[in-house]
Amino acid sequence: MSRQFTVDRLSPVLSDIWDAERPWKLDTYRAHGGYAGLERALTMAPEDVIGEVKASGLRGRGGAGFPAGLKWSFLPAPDGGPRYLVVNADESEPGTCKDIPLMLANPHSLVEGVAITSYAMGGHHAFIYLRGETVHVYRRLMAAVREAREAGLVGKGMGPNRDFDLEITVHAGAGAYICGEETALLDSLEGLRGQPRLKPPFPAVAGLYARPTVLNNVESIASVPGIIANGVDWFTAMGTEKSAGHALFSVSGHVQNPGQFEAPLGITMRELIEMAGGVREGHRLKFWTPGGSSTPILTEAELDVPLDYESVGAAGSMLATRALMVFDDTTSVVRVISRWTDFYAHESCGKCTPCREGTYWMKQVLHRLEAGEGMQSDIDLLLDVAGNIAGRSFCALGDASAVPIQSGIKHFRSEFEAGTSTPAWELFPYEASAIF
Ligand code: L3W
Ligand code: SF4
Repeated sequence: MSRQFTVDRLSPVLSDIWDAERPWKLDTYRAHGGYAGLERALTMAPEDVIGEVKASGLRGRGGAGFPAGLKWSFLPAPDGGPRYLVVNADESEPGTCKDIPLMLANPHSLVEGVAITSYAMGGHHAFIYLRGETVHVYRRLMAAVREAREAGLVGKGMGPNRDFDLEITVHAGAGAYICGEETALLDSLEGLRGQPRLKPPFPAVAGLYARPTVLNNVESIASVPGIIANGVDWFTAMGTEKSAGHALFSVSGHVQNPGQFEAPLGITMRELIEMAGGVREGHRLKFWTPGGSSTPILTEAELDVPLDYESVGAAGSMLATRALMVFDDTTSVVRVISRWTDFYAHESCGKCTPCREGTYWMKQVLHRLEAGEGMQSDIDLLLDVAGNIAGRSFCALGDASAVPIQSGIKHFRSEFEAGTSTPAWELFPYEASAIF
């Protein structure tokens, strides 16, 4: 993917300073109006801040699209004990690549969002749980938190009455996809092996160290300062009625100029592909994902579906993380789904049988279909195993592993059938599909 960010100038909010000189510095952020949201929030009653975020309709940008303000309002009444904000910065869904550029280019939008959210929920210690491999992001976040602390924007004695304290800890995980699942993340943060917990209780009631905890994705929290600084009407003027606001759309794969595009929810894939310079010259779109490998694939028929939670759901998929991977006619569906299944099998945490065993067996079957050595019964076998994982797993990772197989066979069954006689690399040579 291109390192140059391609930003739609229609409504850049999170990405508005990405092209500025050293956009990660506090001075740059402030010169562009940064920390105005925090300044305003600290003059408001905490419950009014929650009220504004609720009224904005901001939905979680990490995958599920759960309303952020509603989640905050699930916290029980204060009992004198600690309550925590935890930011899920463990971005690892295949194709998802928005939070890392956001934190690299504009870490202060996240720090400001953390401060506002902590104030609203009455939390005095916030954690940002980051993928361990992204050392450069870790350093940048640490530097941003230090800058904010030195400027008195976070730390002890915040606000006009100097009576609000906030500590921010940036924590690097050890690089496991399952630690993006909120309760596995909490176990990992507590120093345990990262495996999902039974829900309920939800983190809002018993989260980090069994205390009330708000857990939100990076982009969700980074969207909060804009809402508080500019107002609810400004936010709801963008997007659709039930999917309000702006979001980052990550277009990758077989397009001329892959990159991050910030736009209102409800933009279409056709418009985004156009903004990305179109599909590779001389080729046609074959399929695409709306939200990474865990969301059912879509084809040309869905190019005009508005990319909002409801419309993508009605089209049979999920908006999730807006990881828009584009695959052209040189792509072997079997090979792509085989690689994704390798990923799920590798990342399965092993806690429950359907996912631990099922992903392993789906991987074996896909490998022989990819090699042209499949059996006639393999397609039914794959669908049977996938059907026994979906809805029977302990967490969403298991369900997700079934999705590409089910939707791949639905749209491109003949390619799986060809895997009983012809290797995928003969039908679709690697050189033709190379994108880098
Ligand atoms: C209190 C209730 N809280 C729900 C909270 C819950 C969570 C949020 C959403 O999975 C999806 C998944 C992936 N009282 C509550 C409550 N909550 N009911 O609301 O919960 P849920 O269970 O709908 O979703 P989830 O477990 O957070 C997220 C999909 O996103 N995904 C995304 C992957 C993204 C990455 C990444 O790299 N960023 O891994 C892709 O498809 O499959 O379906 O906070 O506690 N009654
Ligand atoms: Fe672990 Fe997979 Fe079960 Fe989730 S579904 S708990 S990742 S084994």
